[in-house]
Amino acid sequence: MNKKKSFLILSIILILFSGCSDKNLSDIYSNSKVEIAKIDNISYNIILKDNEMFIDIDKNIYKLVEEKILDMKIYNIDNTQNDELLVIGLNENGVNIDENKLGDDVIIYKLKVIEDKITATEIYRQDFSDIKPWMIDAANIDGDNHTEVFVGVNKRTIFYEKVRNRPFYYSWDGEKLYKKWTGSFFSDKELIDVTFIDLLDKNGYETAVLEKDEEGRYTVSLYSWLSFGFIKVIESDFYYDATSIDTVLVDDKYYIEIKYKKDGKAYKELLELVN
Ligand SMILES: [Ca+2]
Ligand SMILES: [Ca+2]
Repeated sequence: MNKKKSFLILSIILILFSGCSDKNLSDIYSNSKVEIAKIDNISYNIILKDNEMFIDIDKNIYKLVEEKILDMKIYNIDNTQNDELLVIGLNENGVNIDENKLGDDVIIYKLKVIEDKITATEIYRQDFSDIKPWMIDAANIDGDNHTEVFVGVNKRTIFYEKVRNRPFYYSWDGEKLYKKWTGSFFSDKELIDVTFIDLLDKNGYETAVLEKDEEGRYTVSLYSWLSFGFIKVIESDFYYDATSIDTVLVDDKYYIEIKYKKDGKAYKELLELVN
């Protein structure tokens, strides 16, 4: 085989390989949400980018589900070997009064390897569009056998007329979600973001809540589940222009990380919420 021919074949093979990937690696990770999923003891990055879900397999990016997605969480909801993918589908017809996008269905997918391919198989779907879901997360807040799924919703309640962000908790019984605590609010401040962390010496995870008061000041509060509702454990100092909170692992210890802006610059800070 002459050199030219082998180069041509090599080029074709390279094109075929790069053609397997659904998206460019460098732009998939900018302005996206990334979570790690364990599937058959291997970790993969699961990426939500522009309302589409992808999986990174050895730096090749493949589309994971056809559905348009508003928010997602990877969590092992049933303590089986593999993580599950929890999502809120995008409601393409709706926005809230602040022009934020809203969701419709809550969907749970099993992640499995089938014939050497990683697939997301739908095991649960429920229409939540009338309560306008906008975020999803999961944790076990009381340490029993059922994982709680948190859905941030945007609605009024029977007792409170104002349409605002409200925290709804469901429990997963292996087949469906049932209501655990569909609260009106944590406090009179605006609910911005939620993350879960196990900080206290008791069963279950605490809920860390990013809230905004009427003067535009942000705080992070830690709420602990107590049989029928939540009690507030501690509240952070004020922050301005905060955007989100996350649970991060630093030197074998979990922290709440707050992201905020100051003088046009973006900052991250780890919070010490319990002494
Ligand atoms: Ca599982
Ligand atoms: Ca539970």
